[in-house]
Amino acid sequence: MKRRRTALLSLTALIGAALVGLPASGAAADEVEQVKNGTFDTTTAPWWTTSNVTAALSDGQLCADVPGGTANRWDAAVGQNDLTLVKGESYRFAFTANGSPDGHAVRAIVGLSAAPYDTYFEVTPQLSVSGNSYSYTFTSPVDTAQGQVGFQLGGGADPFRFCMDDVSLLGGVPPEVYEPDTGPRVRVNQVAYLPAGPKNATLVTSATTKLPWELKNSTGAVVARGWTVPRGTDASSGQNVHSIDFGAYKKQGTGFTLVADGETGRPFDIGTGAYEKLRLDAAKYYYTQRSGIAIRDDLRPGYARPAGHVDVPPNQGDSAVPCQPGVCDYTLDVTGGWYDAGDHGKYVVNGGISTWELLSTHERALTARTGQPAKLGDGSLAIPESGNKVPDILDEVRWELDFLLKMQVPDGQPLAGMAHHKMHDEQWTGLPLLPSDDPQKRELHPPSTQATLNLAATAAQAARLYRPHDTTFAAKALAAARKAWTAALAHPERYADPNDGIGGGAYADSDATDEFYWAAAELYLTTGEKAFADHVLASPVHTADIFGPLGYDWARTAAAARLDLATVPSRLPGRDKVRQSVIKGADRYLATLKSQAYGMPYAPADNLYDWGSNHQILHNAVVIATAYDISGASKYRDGAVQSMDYILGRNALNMSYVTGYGEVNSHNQHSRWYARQLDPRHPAPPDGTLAGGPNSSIQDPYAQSKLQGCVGQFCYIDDIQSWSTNEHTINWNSALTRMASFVADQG
Ligand code: 9MR
Repeated sequence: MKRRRTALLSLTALIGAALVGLPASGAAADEVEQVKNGTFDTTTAPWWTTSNVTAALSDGQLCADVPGGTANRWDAAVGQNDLTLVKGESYRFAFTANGSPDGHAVRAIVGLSAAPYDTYFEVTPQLSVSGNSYSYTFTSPVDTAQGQVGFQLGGGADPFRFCMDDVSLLGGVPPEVYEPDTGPRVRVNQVAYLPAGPKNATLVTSATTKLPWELKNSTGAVVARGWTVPRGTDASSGQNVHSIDFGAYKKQGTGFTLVADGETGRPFDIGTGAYEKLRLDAAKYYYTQRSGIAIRDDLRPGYARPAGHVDVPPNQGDSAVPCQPGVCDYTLDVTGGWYDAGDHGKYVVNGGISTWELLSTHERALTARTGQPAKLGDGSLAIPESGNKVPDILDEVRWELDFLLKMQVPDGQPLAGMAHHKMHDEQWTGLPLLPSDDPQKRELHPPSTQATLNLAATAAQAARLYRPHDTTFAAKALAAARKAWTAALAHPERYADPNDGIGGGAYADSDATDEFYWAAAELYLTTGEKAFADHVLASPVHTADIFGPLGYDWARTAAAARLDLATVPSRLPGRDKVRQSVIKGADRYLATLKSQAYGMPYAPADNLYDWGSNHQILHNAVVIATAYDISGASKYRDGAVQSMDYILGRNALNMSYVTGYGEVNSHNQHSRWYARQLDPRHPAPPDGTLAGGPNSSIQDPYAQSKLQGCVGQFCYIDDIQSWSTNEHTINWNSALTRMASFVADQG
C-alpha cells in the first residue's frame, strides 16, 4: 500500500497535507522519527544556531533571541543537520512555534545542509504570540544523508523572540492527498437565473453521448426536460463534460433543481431579486474596508470595530506618515481610504482601478439605456452619509478619493504633483489583527508615474461626476488631476520597485503607456480640451488590440479608457471606431464563452489562471456588457448575464465565489479582521465579498501544500491562509459591483 502511493507521488516534488489542527497521528509501524531531541526536555543539543542567535531552553521549549537588521531569512537560523531522506518517501514535518511580538514569520524548511542548499519543502507561517501547531506532508525528491531541518528567522528590521517545540520529521507516513468536495456533478448558477435570460448548466460525466435532463420546481414537479450536449474534455478542469441549456423555461420561482445522469444539482431561483441584493451587498463591502473611521454596528450588525490607523496606540496612526528612509523628508496625513484587501495597506495604483470601476458603475447608470442611478442612490447602502442627498455610491467612493488626493506630493517638493505609489506597514503582520491593533510603523513609498496617472484619471473622472453634487470638490479634484498629469509628463518612467514587497504588495508595473492613455481620456472626457484629445489620439494604445484573454486589471488599464471613450458622450474624432473596437473585443469574449463548456468568457493562455481570475472573468463580462450598452444587441446582454453563472457556482468546484450567495460559497477569504476561521470572535467576510479565485501560480504555502499540480479551475481553496487564491480586494469587489449592477438592470 505504502509503496504504491509512494510511486505515484514521486511524480511531484512535494505533496501537501493538512496544516494546523491535525489529530495526533496514529503512528503506523514503519513511521520513523528522523529528528533528534525535538522536545527540548533537558537540552538544546544537537540543534545549532547561527552565531547571531542565542538559543536556550525555556519552559521545555527552545527559545531563540533573533536580532533585527539582517537582510535574508537565512541570516538568522536554528537547525539540525545529518538527517537521512529517502527519495519518494513521504514525511510529516510538524512543530509548534510562537513569536513575540506578533507579526514575525519563520521560514521552516527541509533541505540540504551543504551547497547548493536545495530546499525540498518550505513554508513560511506568520507567528503569533500565543503560538500554533503546524503539520505538513511532503515527499522527498532525493536520497541524501545530509538532510536538514531549518527554521530561518532573519530578514526583519526588528529583533524578536522565537520559540519552538515538538519538532518532528516522521518518515514513512502515508501522504495525504487533498480532494475538494465538489458535490453533485450537475453544475448550476446556485443563486439565480434571470427569467428572460440565458439558463445554462454543466454536467460532469463519463458518458460520451447525450443524456436526458429534467428541471424540477420546488415541489419536485418536472417543469421542463431536454437533452445534454456532450462537450468532450474541458481543458479548464480536465473533466469530461456536457452542457445543458434550459433557457426556454422562463417562469419565476425559487428552489428549482436540475437533474441529469442520476444527479441533482444544487438549488437555484429564477428571478431578479438576488441581483438587486447582490448589487447592494457588493457595494456595501467598501464601508467595512474603510480606514480611519469606526465601523458602526447599527449600519453593519456584527461588523462594528474601532477606527483603524487613527493615532490611537498601538496604531502609529496615518496622520503624519513618513517616507521610507531616503525617500523624502516630509510626512503626510494619509488617513482615510479603504484597506486594499485582507492587509492594512493602502495603494494608489489599486485604489485607482477600484475607484474608476465604482464611479463607472454610477456613470453607466447615468448613460446606459438600462441604467437606473437611483439603485445605488442616496439611502441605498446604509453608510454614515446616507441621507445627505448625494448618491451613496459617490459618498462611498469619496472616502477613497479623499485619500488618493492626500497621497499627492505637496508643492515645493522635488516631485510635487506626483503621487506616492503606496503606504503600508514596515513589516508583514499576522492574522488575525484588527486594523486598530496594528502596531507597525507605516511608511510612504516612492512616488511612481503609474500612481500619479491613477490619481489623474480618477480625479478627472470624479470632477465630472461630483460636479452636480459638490462643485467645490469637483474643482479640487480637477485641479489635482491636472497637476498630476503635468507631473507624470515630467517624470514619465518612475516605476515602482518590483522588489518592494515587504509589509505590503509591490503593485509593480513597468509600462505606463496605458495609464497615460487612461488619464488623458478621463481628462478629455471631463474638460473637452484639445490637448488631452491630442494625447488620446496620438497614443499607440488608442488603436491597439487591448481586449486580450486575461482581462484588464490594476496593471493593464487601457480598457478603462477605451470603455469610457466609447460610452461617455464626447466629440472625440473617430469615436465610432472606438465603439466598434469594444464590440470587436466583446465578440472575441463571446466566442470564448461559447467555446467553454463552463460558459465563462475566459480562456487564458496555457490554461494558466491568473491571480484574481474571478475578477478578470467579470472584467471580460464588463466588455461584453458594454457592447450591449453600445449596440443594444441581445447576444451581448445574454453573454454578460451568463458570465455570472460561473462566479455563482457553475464551475468545476461547484461553489459560488461570493460570500453568502449560493448553497456552497467562499466564506474564509484571507483577511486580518474577517478572521472567523481562525477565531470565532471575528466575523466572516460580509455577504457580497468576492474571492480572488483559481490562481495557477499558487504562491502561498497553504495552497502549495494542497493544490500542487492543480488544473486551471481547481487551483483554489477556501481557506484563510491561501492569500494567493482566496483573498478579497477592493479591485475585485468593484468588478462584482459593476456586473451585479448590470445584471440587476436587465431584470
Ligand atoms: O492582485 C495582485 C496581483 O495581481 C499581484 O500579482 C500580486 C503581487 O504583487 O498582488 C496582488 O495584490 C495584493 C497586494 O499586493 C496586497 N494586498 C492584497 C492584494 C490581493 O492579493
